[in-house]
Amino acid sequence: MREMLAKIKQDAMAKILADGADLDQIRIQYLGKKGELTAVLRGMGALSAEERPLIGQLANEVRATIEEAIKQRASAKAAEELDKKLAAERIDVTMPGAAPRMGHTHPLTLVQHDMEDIFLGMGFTIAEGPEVEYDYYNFQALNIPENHPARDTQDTFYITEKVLLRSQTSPVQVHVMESQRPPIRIISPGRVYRSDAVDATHSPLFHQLEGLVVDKGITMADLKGVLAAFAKTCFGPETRIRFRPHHFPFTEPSAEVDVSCFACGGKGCRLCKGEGWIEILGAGMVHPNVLRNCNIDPEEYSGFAFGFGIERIAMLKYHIDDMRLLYENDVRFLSQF
Ligand code: 2U9
Repeated sequence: MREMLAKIKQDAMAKILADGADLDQIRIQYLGKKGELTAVLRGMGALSAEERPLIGQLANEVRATIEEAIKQRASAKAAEELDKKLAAERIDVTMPGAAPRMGHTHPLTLVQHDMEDIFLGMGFTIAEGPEVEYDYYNFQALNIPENHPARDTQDTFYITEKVLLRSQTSPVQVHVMESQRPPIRIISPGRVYRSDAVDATHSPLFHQLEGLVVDKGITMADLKGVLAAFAKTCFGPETRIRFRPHHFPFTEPSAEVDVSCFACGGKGCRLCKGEGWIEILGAGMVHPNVLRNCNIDPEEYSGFAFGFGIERIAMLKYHIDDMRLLYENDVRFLSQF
């Protein structure tokens, strides 16, 4: 029996220390109810009274040795597995992170801000107003009565007979004139809507920046001075401006205003189509009817107004030949600005 116990101990120890040892299986094989050691103990009845306690003690020692060895191996295995897991899951905190892609200002907004800055520098303040307007503020107050032909040139989105999407930012200026006394010196940038088909130079939603100055003794010379200063800051110090007579219902006299071509300096090139001049805005002296509609006495006060299409300025400045690029949100296009 001693030999059997010694063999059990030797075999069990070898199995416990072997690579890939299944410790639960080994426990069952040697120490379980039907295990090898239990089987030996069962045979102890055949032993003499002197031998029984000695073999019993020996068997207990073998059991304790195997149990201890299993315990040791189990904890060694657990430590090994933890080490492996930690090594596999190790994070190198010094690795460069995944940088988020930074957005930036849209070219239209960029140009709008540049234009605003120029006028803020000349003492203008920014006025804003609703994009849904009454027919009165969008047309009638601006000397465009019902059935006036000027309404045909601005295909307007009507919501009801009297409510529409503003086709120009001029109603903002009417609101300001109704609620403030001169001197008034404002610009009104913002979205406007016209029922135009989309093409390279038209969109049913576009942006305007209009300006209005009303005070005592304002003349066309003030208008020219302001626009000349704007043109030099926006397009370069050599830029000159030119007024061509025009007609707007809300200004009298009215003009379309050109800048000398900032690409060729006025000699004529592809950008100015050989003209030497590029049209950038409309302007004029505020019509006395418009002042009167806003309870400002045209005998006492006079004013000038002007209007830019912001898309047009952006397209000229950045050599963009198709307006649709400004609205398509293609990052390959937008990332260039
Ligand atoms: C008030 C009185 C007068 C604003 C003006 C223009 C001339 C003009 C165009 C530029 C390009 C419209 O977007 S566009 O097609 N605008 O030519 N706008 S004078 O005149 C005003 C505004 C408000 C109370």
